[in-house]
Amino acid sequence: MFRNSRAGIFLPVIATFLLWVKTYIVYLTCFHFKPANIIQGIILLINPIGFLMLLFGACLFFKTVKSQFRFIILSSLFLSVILYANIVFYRFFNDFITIPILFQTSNFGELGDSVFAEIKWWDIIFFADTLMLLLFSKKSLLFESISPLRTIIHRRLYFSIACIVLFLNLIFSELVRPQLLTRTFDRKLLVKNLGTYNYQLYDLILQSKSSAQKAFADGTKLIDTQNYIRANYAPPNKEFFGLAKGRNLILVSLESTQDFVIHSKMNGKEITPFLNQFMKESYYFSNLYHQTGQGKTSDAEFLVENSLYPLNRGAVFFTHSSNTYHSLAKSLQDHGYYTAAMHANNKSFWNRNIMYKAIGYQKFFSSTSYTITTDNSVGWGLKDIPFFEQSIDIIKKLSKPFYVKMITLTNHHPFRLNVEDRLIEEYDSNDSVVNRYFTTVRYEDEAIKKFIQKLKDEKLYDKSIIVLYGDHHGISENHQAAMSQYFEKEITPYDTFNLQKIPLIIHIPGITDHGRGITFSKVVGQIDIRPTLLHLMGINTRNDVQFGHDLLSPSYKQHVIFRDGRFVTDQYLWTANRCYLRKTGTEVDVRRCKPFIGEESRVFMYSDKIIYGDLLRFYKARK
Ligand code: GP9
Ligand code: MN
Repeated sequence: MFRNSRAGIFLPVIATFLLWVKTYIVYLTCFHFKPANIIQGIILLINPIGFLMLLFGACLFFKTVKSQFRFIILSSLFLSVILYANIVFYRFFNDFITIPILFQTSNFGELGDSVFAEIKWWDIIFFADTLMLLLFSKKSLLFESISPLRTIIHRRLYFSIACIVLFLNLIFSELVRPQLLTRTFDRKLLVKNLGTYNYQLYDLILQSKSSAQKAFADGTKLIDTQNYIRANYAPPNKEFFGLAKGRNLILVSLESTQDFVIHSKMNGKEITPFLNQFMKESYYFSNLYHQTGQGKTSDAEFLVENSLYPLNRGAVFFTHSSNTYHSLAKSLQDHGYYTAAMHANNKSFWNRNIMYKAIGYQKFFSSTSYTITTDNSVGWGLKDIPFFEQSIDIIKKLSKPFYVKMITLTNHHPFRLNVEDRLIEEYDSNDSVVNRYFTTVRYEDEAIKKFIQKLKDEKLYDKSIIVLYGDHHGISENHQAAMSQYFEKEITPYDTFNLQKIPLIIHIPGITDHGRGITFSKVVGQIDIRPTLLHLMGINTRNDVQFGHDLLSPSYKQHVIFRDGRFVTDQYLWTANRCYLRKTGTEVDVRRCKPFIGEESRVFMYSDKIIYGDLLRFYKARK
């Protein structure tokens, strides 16, 4: 039936066109993608084209129409199966397939039925284009033989167009969502921007990379790390150990909350009036630095839960979500706690729905557990006040003692707030982002005030330990001018470094209140939160694989390292290859910082090895 001639670019063009149209219809009707603006609309429209053209274009190197058709039909079938699998998965999970999910075979039993129920007979329509290609192949006599020269010209033209479309797609995506690939945000964002096929390829690359590193790891690799950790162990302070034993732990991640807003005023008004009072009744760490990388909120969660460093690129929540971890949640669960995470955002953001299983939360209350309307949302979603209000109703029903980790959202870039929620006026610089930041922080402060009151009303307050921490900076270095205006001084690298301070407030009713609060000014990091809390809760961490140290320990060494190698000690601060006196900001000879340089690479080497090799799966507690 096939003539021994090439079909030319006509065949891959037709195949691309059919699958492109189908994919776009699926985007709109099955994944319910709604582009928010013209650029997003263009990205959504074009994102399948580059990949499809390149893949189907491979048929141009086949010698006969028969083999070209065979390749095209098999590829089309393969991609249609991937697309359809995602459609079915999406119907049930509202999410996209990742390769680690395919390996989570233990879930298949329970999920099998539910997923099967999502398959409809009329889904055959999703294979219509492949069927058309099949029918078409029977009519392939229509194709004329094309001269080799024309073939080469067509081929070059074809691949140039494919590359241009792919390139435009990436450029537009980078404009709309900077660092899309390195930060690997939400899967929905990845699919919306990269397209479903490029996304699947990207996921495959991530997976093979981490699988290779994991495959070559063995238990002996953990021994030197354990020795290092043991040698640097900071034993708990007897005065504080067990002060919050048996209490519920309520841990709140404060979105983009920097420490500079604490005890500060903007146009004469306090920015955090409630927190300013609350910390007097708490243990407050005034020199605590965030240590997050590109994974931002999720990196902060990772640091707090595991006391391991996040990775220097990408979000460990995405890249190593199938690892074994010995988290705060798991330790508490071993001591009889019910553990849950609460965050009114899409569950797959930062891959939380997958990573939270590895961390060991027994339940994740995500956006679907909350009533979210246009009236109670702003910016990224549910406003903090209704978030806490609705969360209380969930929390009071949890079995006790419990550990809940809550993540606020309103104080997120670009810091939008409805007029009625503005408790202070905006700042008056030329930078609207900085101007709004103060108002959203003020709103967040109000939300916490109301939350604490609710805990009291529900009689949960006295039996709990309440911990608040800022996740990372909110105002980046791109806003230096407005920040100089606010601080009435030029912002130097030393100041930028210190703007990475975030608040940490540990409130233990009956212990830290009634004038017994303490402000600690030692230099500490987010990595230290896990051991500190476990010791306060009377749980020993002597055998744990963790890089942080109990902040309340008398042998705590003040040396905080940032993921990019900057560091700060009690005396010195190292940034932009310059050494400063920490307290005054006076620049000093780099030799003063030299003795500390290098420690960070050793620590990162140990910490990264654990993550890349998934070494905690070999962990055995040493007596
Ligand atoms: C989204 C929230 C914000 O769920 O955690 O993430 P961020 O952009 O701050 O990392
Ligand atoms: Mn954040």
